[in-house]
Amino acid sequence: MNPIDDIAGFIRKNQRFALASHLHPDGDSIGCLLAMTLGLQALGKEADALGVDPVPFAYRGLPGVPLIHPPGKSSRPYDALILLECSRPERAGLEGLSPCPHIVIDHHLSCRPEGRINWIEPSFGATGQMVLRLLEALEVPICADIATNLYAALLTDTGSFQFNNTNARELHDAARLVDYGANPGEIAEMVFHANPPSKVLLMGKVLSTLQLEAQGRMAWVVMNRQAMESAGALPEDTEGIIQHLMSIHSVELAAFFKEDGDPSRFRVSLRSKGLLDVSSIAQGFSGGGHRNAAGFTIHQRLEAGIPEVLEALRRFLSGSA
Ligand SMILES: [Mn+2]
Repeated sequence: MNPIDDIAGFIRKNQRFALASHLHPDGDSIGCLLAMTLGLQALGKEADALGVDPVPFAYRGLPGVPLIHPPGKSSRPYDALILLECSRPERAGLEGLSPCPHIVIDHHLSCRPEGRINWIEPSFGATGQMVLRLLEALEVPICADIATNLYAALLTDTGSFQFNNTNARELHDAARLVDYGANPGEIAEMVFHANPPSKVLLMGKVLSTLQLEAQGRMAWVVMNRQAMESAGALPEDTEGIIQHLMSIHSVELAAFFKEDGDPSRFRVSLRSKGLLDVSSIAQGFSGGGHRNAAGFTIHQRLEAGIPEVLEALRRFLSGSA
């Protein structure tokens, strides 16, 4: 049986569900969690949307956010835990949840999905598209609230339909969600005009440290604690800054050096374009990541540790010229 029919069959036969998505939630994880919860409730099922981390500011206006609550002691066992956008309960911070079957719905490749039913489909731009298909298979009427959550999932996971995971199916699903009642202008405004002033202030301070080298192929910036404190910023406010380095036409490799509170160490984030594999550099410094996005921690003071990393980056870049 294909997994979508398997999951739909399980849901029809059971009544009480816990739902969860990964820690450090993003638009896809929150959108899926809410759409699936609203969809199950529309079928007359009990659906508990469990969230360990708070909903990020940008997603607090999505329909149904107040339904998300931290896991508590459940009086009765669940028929299943539905994991969305992750494949293991630890990724959702739920390793202690009372044992019940797991259903996994995810578009990330995973080496060890542990669900009783695992539906993993990396060809989808967003897990939200899988939830859309499941709800349609369950004949849930897709209302504007469900469509809004799924559109937000698709919009954010495709980088506003700019990433190379955007194919005809993603655009077609977006159009279908608009037909179901999602409002693209309102959702884009909610999700992308949600920065606190501290984040933009910090961005200005960090970008003013920009250095370019290797004929503009490499760019790097530094953030020390004073920059974060004087902007009144939080660690999460550094998100997205490195994208501005990558927006420079000539840049193939970008590095962001971040002091995160403890002055005896700092974090290095790397980004690259095309086939340039920065995960190999990160592994050399006991870190990890993917080909075009990787990171690691250096256990030295910021000023003392940067030169060694820069030297490794320059060697790497000249070897791949
Ligand atoms: Mn996703």
